[in-house]
This record gives sequence, C-alpha cells and structure tokens, in this order.
Amino acid sequence: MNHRFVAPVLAAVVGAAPLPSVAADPARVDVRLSEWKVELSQPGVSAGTVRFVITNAGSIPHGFEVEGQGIEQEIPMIQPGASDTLTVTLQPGMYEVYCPVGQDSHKKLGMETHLTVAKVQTIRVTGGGPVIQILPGPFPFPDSAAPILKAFGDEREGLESQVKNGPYSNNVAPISGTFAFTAWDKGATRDSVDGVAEFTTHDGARWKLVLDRVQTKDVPHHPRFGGVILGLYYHGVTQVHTPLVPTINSAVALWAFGHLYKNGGLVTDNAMVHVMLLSRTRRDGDFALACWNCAKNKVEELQLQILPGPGEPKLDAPGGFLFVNWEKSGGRVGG
Ligand SMILES: [Cu+2]
Repeated sequence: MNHRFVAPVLAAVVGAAPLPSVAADPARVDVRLSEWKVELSQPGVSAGTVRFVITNAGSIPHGFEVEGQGIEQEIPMIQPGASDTLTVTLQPGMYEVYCPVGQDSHKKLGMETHLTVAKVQTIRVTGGGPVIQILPGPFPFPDSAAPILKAFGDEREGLESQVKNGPYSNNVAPISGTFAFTAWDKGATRDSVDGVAEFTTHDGARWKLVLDRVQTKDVPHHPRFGGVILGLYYHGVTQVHTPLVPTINSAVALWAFGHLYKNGGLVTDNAMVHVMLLSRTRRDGDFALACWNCAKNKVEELQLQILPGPGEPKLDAPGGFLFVNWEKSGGRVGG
C-alpha cells in the first residue's frame, strides 16, 4: 500500500490528553520593506501570537509598525539589508502595517498595507451510530478511477494496487467503539487537536488512539495535507477528496500524529492519523460504498484512518492499517 494516498484515520486513546497549547507556536509573517511598499507573506492570520520577520530590502533606512484594535507597536529603524523581528498578540480585526519613518512620509509614498486577523474556529466532533471497520478489499469504482489514475504518472502503480486491495472497499465488519475530539483551525501552521478514540477491531484487538498534535507537512495531490481544515460550515463546498475516495463535503478534515495503543501497550507515539467528518459515502445495512460523488449526502460520517509513523513497521492489523467509521456522527462549531 502506498501510504501517502491513504486518507484519514483516527482513533481513540488512552487517558485524558493535556489541553493543547493554543498559543504555543506564533504564526510567522514575513515582511519585505522597500521603496515604496510593504509586502507581507500573507494577507491574513488567525488570532493569537504573530511573529513578524522584517527585512529591509530597500536602499534607505525603514521601520515597521503594526496598528489597530487598540495596539500600536514598532521596531527601531533598520538599515538597508538588515532584518528584525516583532512579536505581538493580535485580536481579531483589521490592522494597518506601515513604515513610520519620516513622520509618515514613507507611509504616504506607499509603504502601507493591511493585515486581517481572523477569529480561531473550533469544532467539537462526536462519533455516533453504527461503527464499522473497513478491511482491505477492491475499490468498487475502478472505471471511475481510471482517468484519475492516468493523471498520477509515476505514482500510478501504488494507486493501482490500492484499487485491487486498498483501504476503500466494501469489505466491512461491524465493531464497537467511541471517538470524540476537538479541533482548532488556526491557520496553516498552528492548528491543534485534542481527542481520543477507543475501539475493538474485528479480530478482537482493543485499540486506543490519543490525538494531541496535528501534522503540518504537505503531501502531494492533496488540496492541503496537514493541519486542520474546517469546511462546509464556513466555506461552503470544499470538495475535499483524495484519489481513491469518493468526492465528498467535509465539515472537518485533519491530519495528526497520535499515540496508538493496542491491548493496553504502546504501539507508537507517531501514528499518522487522518480524520474527516464528511458526507455519507456508504449506504445503510451493508455499508457498501454507494456513490462516487457523495457531496450531496448528509454530513455525518466520521472516518478515522491510522497508519504507522514514518519509517515504522506496518500496524498489526489486516492490510497494516486501521480504518474505522462512525456512521451517524455530528459536529458543533464554536468560536
Ligand atoms: Cu520607510
């Protein structure tokens, strides 16, 4: 199995995870000063601690100031070629960022721009309804997948093996278990998650997954592999999908590292976990995959996919992975 294409998983855990450190990692914004503009690496960040890394790329001295929502902070003037940093805690709102040198004459010449600071979004998700384990088996839509496979070039071989014996199959077993988590969408680099899944697989093994940190590394062919994506409730149709997964809407998609336990013993602290709360892809009764485009179905399927950490041996489970669905789940969004 080519692990990079396995979408999500997530599962339960051991004990109460500590609260995530919400302000642990400042968001970084790179600032380039020159005559006569201020350029930011991104137009917005989520609320919290923000670290500006400022470079004077011009030919005369410049400065940098952040102003708005009752705060006004600046760095000392820096020479051409020099850099400095400014770390500030920003509440949601609009901020003016500019060069204050020359009693605002630089600002008036154009050295001014804006930074939008957004509220941190939170979602609480609880798994419910029938719980099923998805076992290795053929992907039921090989014809629909053909054009997708073609586009993957060198990586096609791995995908084709997934079509024959992959993690998206109709080979499912009813099991039991619980899963609940909270996720914070705080931007590309500092999302957080806190949750636990506990379930007993078809072979009688008791698994527990504890989630306390997200993974932010990019993976090819994903709109964004890593971190937390909160869709639907905010952005409308996100159409998040991976190559051999039906098109769906997702209310939340996250990629995390987890602590994984089997029958009470630690398996790994680096399990690669993908979780999605998405529109139903399986029908009632036999839980067969029932649609290639499932975007119109109710968002209530909670998928948890678990793989070993990078360089670690396969999990001691059929196919070397764990894939569990809670079929009637729900999420609640808060500020
Ligand atoms: Cu200036």
